[in-house]
Amino acid sequence: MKTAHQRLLAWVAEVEAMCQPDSVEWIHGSSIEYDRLMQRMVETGAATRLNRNRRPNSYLFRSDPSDVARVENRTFIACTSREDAGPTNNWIDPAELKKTMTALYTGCMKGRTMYVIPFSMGPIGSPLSRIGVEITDSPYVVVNMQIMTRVGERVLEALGERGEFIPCLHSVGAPLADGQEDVAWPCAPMEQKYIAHFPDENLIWSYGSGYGGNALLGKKCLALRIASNMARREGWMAEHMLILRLINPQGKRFHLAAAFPSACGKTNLAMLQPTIPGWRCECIGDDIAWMKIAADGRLYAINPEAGFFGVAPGTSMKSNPMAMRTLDGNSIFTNCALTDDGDIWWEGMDGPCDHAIDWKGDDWTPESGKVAAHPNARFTAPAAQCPVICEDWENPAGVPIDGFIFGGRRTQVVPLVTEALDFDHGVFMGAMSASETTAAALDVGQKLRRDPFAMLPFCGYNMADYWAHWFAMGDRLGAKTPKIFYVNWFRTSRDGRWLWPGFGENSRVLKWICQRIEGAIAARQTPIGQMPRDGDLDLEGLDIPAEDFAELMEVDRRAFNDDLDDAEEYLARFGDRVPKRLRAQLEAQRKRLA
Ligand code: GTP
Ligand code: SPV
Ligand code: MN
Repeated sequence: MKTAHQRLLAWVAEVEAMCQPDSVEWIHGSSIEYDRLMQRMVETGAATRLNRNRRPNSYLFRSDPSDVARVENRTFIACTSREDAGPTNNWIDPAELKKTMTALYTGCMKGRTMYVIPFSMGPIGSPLSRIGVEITDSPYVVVNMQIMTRVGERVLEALGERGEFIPCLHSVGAPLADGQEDVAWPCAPMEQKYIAHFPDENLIWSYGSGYGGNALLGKKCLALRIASNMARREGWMAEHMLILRLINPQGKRFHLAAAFPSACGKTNLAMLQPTIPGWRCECIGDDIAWMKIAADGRLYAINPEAGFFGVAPGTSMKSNPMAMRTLDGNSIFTNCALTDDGDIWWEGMDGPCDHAIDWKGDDWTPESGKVAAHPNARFTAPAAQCPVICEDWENPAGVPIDGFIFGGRRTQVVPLVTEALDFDHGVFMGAMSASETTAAALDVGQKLRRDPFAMLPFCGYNMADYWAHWFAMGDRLGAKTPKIFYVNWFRTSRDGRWLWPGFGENSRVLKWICQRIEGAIAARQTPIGQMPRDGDLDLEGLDIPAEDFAELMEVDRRAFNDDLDDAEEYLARFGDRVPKRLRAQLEAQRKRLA
């Protein structure tokens, strides 16, 4: 491989000596190489090639049934002091964790090929981008990284001989003895899985899982957990946010960044098709935003990723047509069902399915009494294939952010849309966000949990310090802070129906948000923030009963007051690290609700 980067070469040699693979392959990033890897996986039975006439150059993978999502209980922040990781992260002493993991890594790639993937998070050469190098023994990870990030020789070129890179080591943790036959999806048992971050030295070590954020280390590990640490040190922001551009009928552009927890609607909102006349939406990113204050004093965002790793179930031509069209070809599907004509299917896709092979590889019919696709089945697709990808999605300077949106999955209490009274109140809203949990993480159960800024599983340091960082960024932005909003698409009626149609109809809420950003309309003061006045939310052509709408917008003071008691208990977990300004917001909210 053509690199003269001595530190990189030394690290690769060191990992090779420890993991003892049969061979080492550097990833160049060509389509020939991609096809060759896929072909090999089809031959070993790890992948199924889909029907070329229906979905060209696309493949289906089935994971081990135990390895289907992120594992939060096996995710660790190994910084020197436990307090710096904070009460919401699992902490282990870095020296101790390295000892444990070195024992696991020793000989762990026997019988396998070790791949070296140089990758860039963000457009190559952007001042906001960062370079990583992932070493992995999973060819599935390689092909996914080829879609999700920019990989290969052009990255090594940008890295030069001395450039900074973030080492990311990954192994599925399943060495092969001489002559031992491989399985379709190798991985290690749960208690041997470690998704480890060493923020003091910008290092990632992952062992035992081959799935999603556990294994595609550019995504949650680098672009959020490590990057959040770098961002705090260097004065920028790494957030679990989609980025979109909304264009109003007059041609005016608005850039919004929205943070919802995993499986709570980011990909859907990022590719939204407005149902209101004259409005257009373009996608810049669907999961992660890196943001920095530019010379004009405004906050600019880039999407560090190059692809979408999206939730498959529920995606249809009706709910998210732009995602469906993105998946027309050149895509990877994991844990979806395989139809009789060699295509994929999942629950909620357009049209029924009479017979398929389910995500476990078993025969399936609607009468089977189980799902055909795993609830966290995912697609991997190139962002460039999205029909509404924004022409500026790879602009190295990013796009200027006009508004932040927070939200989550709340069947009760939280109204459709609220605007923060000011930036500090917005930080309070973000910090107090809560959401019902989803299938995106394996081990969190089903419950309502606080998920500040949708960063609970992704903030790589003490959450209280992260709140302080938000206040500090607000101070630096001064009059140029984006406006902040809170939305909830998921409120249900007393008899369990969605009160809001969601998806494309969410454009109505975004329209109000843009009008507020422009200062075009006034709002109604409520104890929890500003809300649309009667008639201001565009409901033209929407058939929504007045009682339903009233319920959707209802602010139950009692429920919000109870929530403050819970919030106070929650904040107590962080002791005196909680910014005084956050506590002041809590007191102010109490007074407004009294
Ligand atoms: P991650 O990739 O895990 O970060 O998820 P995400 O935040 O991108 O969520 P995504 O857009 O994939 O949506 C997850 C689930 O929520 C899907 O099943 C969607 O169909 C559903 N969903 C998304 N938007 C809406 C909405 O406006 N209303 C309703 N009722 N469901 C929605
Ligand atoms: C999430 O869980 O927020 C995801 C999927 O986007 S994963 O890449 O597995 O983290
Ligand atoms: Mn996500």
